[in-house]
Amino acid sequence: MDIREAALRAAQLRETLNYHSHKYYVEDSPEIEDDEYDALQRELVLIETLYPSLITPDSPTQRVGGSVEGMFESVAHAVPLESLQDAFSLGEVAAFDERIKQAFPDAEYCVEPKIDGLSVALEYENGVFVRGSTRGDGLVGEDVTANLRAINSIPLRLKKDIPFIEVRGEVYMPRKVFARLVEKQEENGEKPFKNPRNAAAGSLRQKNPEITASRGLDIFVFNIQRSSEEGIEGHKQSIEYLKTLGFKTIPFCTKCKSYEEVEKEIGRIGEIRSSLEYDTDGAVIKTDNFAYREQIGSTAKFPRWAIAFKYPPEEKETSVTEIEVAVGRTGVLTPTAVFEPVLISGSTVSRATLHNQDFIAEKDIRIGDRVIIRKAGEIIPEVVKVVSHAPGSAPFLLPDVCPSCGAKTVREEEEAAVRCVNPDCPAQLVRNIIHFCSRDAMDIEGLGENIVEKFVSSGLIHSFSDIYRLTEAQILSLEGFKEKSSRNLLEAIENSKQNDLSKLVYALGIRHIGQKAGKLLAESFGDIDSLMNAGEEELCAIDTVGGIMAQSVVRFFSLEQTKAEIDALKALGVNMNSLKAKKDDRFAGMTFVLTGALPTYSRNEASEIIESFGGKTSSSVSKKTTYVLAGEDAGSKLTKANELGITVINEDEFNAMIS
Ligand code: 0OX
Repeated sequence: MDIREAALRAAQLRETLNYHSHKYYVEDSPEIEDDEYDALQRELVLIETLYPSLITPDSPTQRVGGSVEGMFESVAHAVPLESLQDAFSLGEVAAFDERIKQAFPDAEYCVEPKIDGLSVALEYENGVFVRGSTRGDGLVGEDVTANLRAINSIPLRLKKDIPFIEVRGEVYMPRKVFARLVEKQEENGEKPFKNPRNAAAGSLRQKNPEITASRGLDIFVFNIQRSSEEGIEGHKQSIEYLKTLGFKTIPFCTKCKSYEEVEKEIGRIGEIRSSLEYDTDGAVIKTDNFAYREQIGSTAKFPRWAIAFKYPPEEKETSVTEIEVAVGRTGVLTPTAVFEPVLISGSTVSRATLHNQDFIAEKDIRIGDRVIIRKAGEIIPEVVKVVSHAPGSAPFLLPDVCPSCGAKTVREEEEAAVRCVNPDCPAQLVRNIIHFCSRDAMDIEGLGENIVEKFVSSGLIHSFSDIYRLTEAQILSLEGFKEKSSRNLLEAIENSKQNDLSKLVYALGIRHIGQKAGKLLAESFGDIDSLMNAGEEELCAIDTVGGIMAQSVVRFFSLEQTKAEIDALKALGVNMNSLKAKKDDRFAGMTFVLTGALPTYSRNEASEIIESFGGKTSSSVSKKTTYVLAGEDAGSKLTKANELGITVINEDEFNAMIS
């Protein structure tokens, strides 16, 4: 494959990848499987590795890269990113309508949800994303281009190569992503983000775009700030146009001819907003006609042609009956307020996490208090404030001994969490065993939360390996087990021995090692011994494994207790190998055809190398062939490859790919 062929193939791959990325991230209707997409992406990475001069800034391989040193650069906005005047009642919206109609009796509006995220500006030159910035104070923001590139729904190249366009949109964190992030932060004893908006802002102002990429941010685009193109006359038309350029645009943007329709639309958004996948804090009412907007103008702060109706958050008052303190898998003590059940935003709630000691102290929440509850992001119940303290109450302090084992708790400097550091704490053991048996880990059906608690409290399970030592008689000795259920459990335990190493690595509950990292480590090292012997540097060499993760893995495997437990699991027959062990999977999803005599490799040797990198070989050339590896005297296969436009490589190029 010479550079010309490589350039052609790279362009083809970019176009295909951009098409499917848009289908997946913008339209939410993927047409191909994830692994097919990954294979195409890997092929492009390979070409760009062979010919770095072919890398373009809009290549889908260039989403994440280059950390920011020092401060973010300032960006003066050519067109200010104005904020919106708020209306807290429909009366204020009606007054807004009257003002507009006085000047323009035939004015029409668009009503759309107000996304609760943070505003950004995106600039494109000749269809390529060149700069992205935060709103800042509306006049000057910060250059966060590298981080915005890591948001998959932001196109790096538009569908039309127009000379210039700057658009405005709202970056947000979907509620489910936020809930998962908070759970992880609490598990790790970190201070959790308060709401999806703070989480989105924190994730966008990262020095390391890899972190932004991992945070699952998304965007809705809702405005053309400036453009080289003319002829767009109104808001609704501009949204349709932005869609044709490839942007993910603001949903539910509805044109309304009368104030009655505006009010109906505000009501409709109000009804559906709790079921949306993202937070909204209002509805925006905008004059549709751009010529009218121009004449209506702006105040120093706001456009006069738009207004934001703010929905009141649903809040309820109730009494705290108890503050429960649970000990998590990593020993973190998490307090939960239990209160008289109340109905909010469509469901009854009776518990809310109080996060940590700082949160409790800041709000001074005590047992017996009357408190206001609401749902953060319409999903997670939270205590907003205390209305009145219970008579004779005292400030609530997390216990200085573990509620499970009685060992002294500690609060490390700069950590929000109070922890039990006793490695033999039964509460931690229960949580660890539950995690070990969970579906994504060793997947032992029948060992759910209640059963695990029984096994631990009866002294039958002290460690992971004890699970594999359970006998039928022991299981039957527990209340609730009959012959059939105990046999089923033993079978599930036995089956779990064959799991791939990736499941075991995740199941061990190593701090900072989630499911994805477990898979990565297992596939990279192939077996548990290689992983146990790996040093920090070796671990960090793996793509997406950072210093904190590497340190945690090394620390975990250096513990005598861990070593003994791994030996025991091994002796009990638990699989310690990656079933998919490969050198790496750079050829996954790719098919090679070998033809002619290669200078150094035999056919078999070349096939083995391809397979060891996750690729396949085939004896005939077809449209599905990724590469033809051709040696001397290559015959009809080479001719066919040329006819079909399949990339042909020689042994030197092959060696460069595997080096
Ligand atoms: C939002 C949102 C924010 C355009 C000119 C003035 C305000 N958060 O969803 N801002 C605007 O409009 C800008 N629209 C929105 N939908």
